[in-house]
Amino acid sequence: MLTLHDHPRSGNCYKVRLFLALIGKEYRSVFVDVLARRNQTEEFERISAFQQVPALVDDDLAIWDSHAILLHLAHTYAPGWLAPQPYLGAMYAWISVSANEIANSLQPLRLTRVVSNAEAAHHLGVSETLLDVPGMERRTERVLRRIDKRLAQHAWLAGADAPTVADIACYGYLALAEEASIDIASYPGIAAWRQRIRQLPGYVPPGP
Ligand SMILES: N[C@@H](CCC(=O)N[C@@H](CS)C(=O)NCC(=O)O)C(=O)O
Repeated sequence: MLTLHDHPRSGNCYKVRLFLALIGKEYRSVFVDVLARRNQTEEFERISAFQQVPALVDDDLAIWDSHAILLHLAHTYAPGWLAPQPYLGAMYAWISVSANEIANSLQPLRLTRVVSNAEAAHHLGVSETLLDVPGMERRTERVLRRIDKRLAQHAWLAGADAPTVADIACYGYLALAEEASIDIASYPGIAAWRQRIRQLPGYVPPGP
């Protein structure tokens, strides 16, 4: 039995919920109220080293981090979602874009738009006066331009002719771009790719 430690507004948790739906795996969801800081317990730390959601318990195995979870699920239950050679390296590179470039631009920008500045500063580990929203906007624009360029040339991020876990990783926050006040029509490659993802059998939208 799979148990997902989850929060309905989290884009990182959404990646996992979406992938579980696409591969048709049933799971039990446990709500962890990270906004109310209910994650800061020793019990949860035994499952998730940084006390963050998402965290997945698969029988005796606890896995944390959305990207590690996607890769675990694909390796264990849905190997068709891993890119074949010669696209495997590109798949890992685009997962890294999700964990680094998107996680340091669009993800915090969206956070500043959906919670108070005080709350966003707490979760980003900075003081409220150092919350650099214009910097986040500039970084987001740069990152989205790069992703858009890739998707103008390839239907799927890894470059293979089918989606991979890299698409699901990057989609988690790109699906929520409007919540960061991004007009996705300015990025036609991303807009068309989002439509392709929405048409995949089993697709579920973000949100509760
Ligand atoms: N690298 C992690 C980041 C997870 C993450 O940032 N989780 C946030 C919610 S989206 C969280 O649990 N924040 C609460 C906290 O850090 O105390 C992943 O990709 O899953």
